[in-house]
Amino acid sequence: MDLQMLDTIAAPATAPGQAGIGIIRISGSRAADILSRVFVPRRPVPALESHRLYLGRIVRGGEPIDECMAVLMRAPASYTREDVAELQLHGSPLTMKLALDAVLSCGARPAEPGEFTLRAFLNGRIDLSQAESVMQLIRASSERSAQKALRQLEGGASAFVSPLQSRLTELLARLEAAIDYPEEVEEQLAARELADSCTALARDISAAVNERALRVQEKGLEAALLGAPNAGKSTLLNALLLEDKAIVTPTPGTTRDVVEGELYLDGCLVRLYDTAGLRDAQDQAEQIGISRALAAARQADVVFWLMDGTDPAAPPPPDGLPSPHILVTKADLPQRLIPPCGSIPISAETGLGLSRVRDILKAALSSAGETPLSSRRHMALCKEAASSLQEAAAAFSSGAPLEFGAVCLHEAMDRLSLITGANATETLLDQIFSQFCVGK
Ligand SMILES: Nc1nc2c(ncn2[C@@H]2O[C@H](COP(=O)(O)OP(=O)(O)OP(=O)(O)O)[C@@H](O)[C@H]2O)c(=O)[nH]1
Ligand SMILES: [Mg+2]
Repeated sequence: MDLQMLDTIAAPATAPGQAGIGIIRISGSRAADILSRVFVPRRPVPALESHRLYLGRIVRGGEPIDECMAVLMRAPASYTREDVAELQLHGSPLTMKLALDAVLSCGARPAEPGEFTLRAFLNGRIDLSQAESVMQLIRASSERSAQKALRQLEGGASAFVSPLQSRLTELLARLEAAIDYPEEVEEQLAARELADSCTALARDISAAVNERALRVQEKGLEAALLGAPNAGKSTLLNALLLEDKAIVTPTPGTTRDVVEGELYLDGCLVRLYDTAGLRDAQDQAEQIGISRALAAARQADVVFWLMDGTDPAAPPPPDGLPSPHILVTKADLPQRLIPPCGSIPISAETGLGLSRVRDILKAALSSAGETPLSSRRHMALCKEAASSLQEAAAAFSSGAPLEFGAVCLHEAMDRLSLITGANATETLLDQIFSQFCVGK
């Protein structure tokens, strides 16, 4: 990725495909010049004013391509802090391609993924954690994770990291004083105090490292529906999703593949997995389905075991299933099963018990907890910072020269700075921004 930023870049800022409008974004020192060559305003003006929307036509070599709106945003009041021009066309893949070609033929270069946001970062408009939250906002799977990304965009991760950095700076200052003025600071006392402070700081950082919370925020809570064939798993999936997602028939062994559905509860995403009924299957496809069902149960946050209430011999959950919630199904029909202790009667027909199923999912969502860190990278860096701090604490307690601990403290500081990108290398920036989509 070119960090020189001398050239002007362009890319569609809207997703590919047909849409009402499609936007082409241009950023760089030549943005205004390129715009003046491809855009002809309907009413002639001497020059386009900044931050004003104009109606006109986009042209290539004098030939009109489409009617469009154009806006020029002069630096620094733009997304990248460079001159930015945006063309709003009709969102057809063909006009978008022709318009982009026109822009490129005037001297812009196609933007790399994330390059607009990279420029915003390099020009100091946002820090690295904010840049990453732009990506998370685009990819957010639920209202809640979008809100989280937005909070971070407004400084969330930095707001978490900055006070930690200050505490660490203060520790380093105390340490320097103890090293430089041994006659004034009693070394053993200083070492003990430093060890305690390091332990406390490591503990506060570790508390934010909640990988499960992050996974649930990013990908949603996973819940698997298991049970014998015909227990009513697919029917329950459809009832919870309020759609006809999985095939339901009275024949046992209907579902083979894992059928996945998405459900939103309190703005959070829950992924429901309907699975093949467990039994001694002879059929190869069914056997594979059953092993997939067990795999889904192993990785799920919540497992429901369904028992057909009309079947006195409905099997209980097999050993090894991670603490399933037992649902006794078909409560609208005469019951012939003795319900196991703690089981919940449900009926997809009348809706009985479905709110209790939703409550179990909501409880699992809230027990997954929260974390102020909204990316894996931040979490890994915090983990490393915490372990450097623990090493520092151990060095200070062991009576080793204070310099030993100093090395660990500096390491911890480095890790935290990488979250906001104060000391980011080109490789790291490449790694992060290449995960973006083109045009952002
Ligand atoms: N009356 C009534 N019938 C139900 C209910 N739930 C499921 N059924 C019926 O039970 C039969 C089996 O339902 P499915 O949802 O296909 O069962 P399954 O557990 O997915 O079965 P497999 O995919 O074969 O493992 C179908 O005929 C459903 O209509 C219910 O709550 N009430
Ligand atoms: Mg089924």
